[in-house]
Amino acid sequence: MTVPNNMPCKDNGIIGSAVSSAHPSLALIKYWGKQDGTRNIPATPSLAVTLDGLTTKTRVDINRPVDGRKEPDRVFLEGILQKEDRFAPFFAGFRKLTDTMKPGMGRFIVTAHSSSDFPTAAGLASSASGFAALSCACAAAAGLELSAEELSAMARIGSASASRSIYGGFTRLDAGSHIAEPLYGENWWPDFRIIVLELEKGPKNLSSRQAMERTRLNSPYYQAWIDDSELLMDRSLDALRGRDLDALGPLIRNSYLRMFATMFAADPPIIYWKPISLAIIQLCDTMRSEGFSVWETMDAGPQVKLFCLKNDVKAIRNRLIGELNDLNIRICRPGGPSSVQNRNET
Ligand code: 2P0
Repeated sequence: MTVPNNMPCKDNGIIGSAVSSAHPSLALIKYWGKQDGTRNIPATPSLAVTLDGLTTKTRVDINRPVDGRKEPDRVFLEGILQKEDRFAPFFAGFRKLTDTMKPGMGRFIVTAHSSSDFPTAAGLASSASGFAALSCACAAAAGLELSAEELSAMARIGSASASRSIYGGFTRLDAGSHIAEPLYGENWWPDFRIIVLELEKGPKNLSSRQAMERTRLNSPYYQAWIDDSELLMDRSLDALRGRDLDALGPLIRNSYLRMFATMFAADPPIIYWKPISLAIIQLCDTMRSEGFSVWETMDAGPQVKLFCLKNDVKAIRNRLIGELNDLNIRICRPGGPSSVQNRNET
């Protein structure tokens, strides 16, 4: 990863700097659709696990404007400057918070450098880990002492799934809610494993935000998806509470397939799947018929992720390698919360 860890020397222009990291939040039960697009409030409840094997690291520098000049905040992902409008609501929320908590801080400019050890914008929840890490780093660089709930609300303005990535382990984000909640910590289900199959590295053509909005506006199945979501969530919470993968798995499958059914029915349709995605879905079905409790899910991209238990990982992995070529396989456990590694406040 290419984010510098050393803190700058203090000088007059620097208000503070911080480096933080966060893991993606992979949904077992999916958020898809917004009740309120301006405030990024979800229309469906989601249940997710934070992944330990994938990490985004972000460094934030907060400076006073040079000679009082008006300059934009800047975010670099893997060294590439990002469009301002994607980050503007997040930074507006951050400024509102600093104005309230540190009224004397005055005007400032944020520069962020972010890097992930996995492909971004490819259906691996990089915006979840990205905005979670950015929230932690911004708060630390500004010297704001925020609770996890406050960080979760801040991250949500950037990306709803990022509100979950603030916490480790298993989390929920309810429909209509502006804060995610931690359910169980990362050590609560020691045998739970997530196999992440990285099938394509390139960014997707249609962002999840655009895809969600198209689905909401013109998929005839959208309302059915929303109506079904609460029951699916309640049943999943029961299965998770019992650490019962055989009960949880079919609900995981219902959630992602119903989410995609709404997308397929949009006009024009949204199809993130690739032939290899379907091949893996079918291989999981075969493995289940042979007695493995292995359950796939997909997000806004062609990647497939599998949930299983520790004792089955080796056999499932061998099977995947044996049947499909060139797979990039990562075995993950439930990961820890987002954290600050380094901070320097003047
Ligand atoms: C989720 N996904 O629950 C769902 C399932 C993808 C499929 O959250 O518009 O980047 O920034 O709130 O969080 C991906 O969408 O969307 C996502 P915004 P986000 O994980």
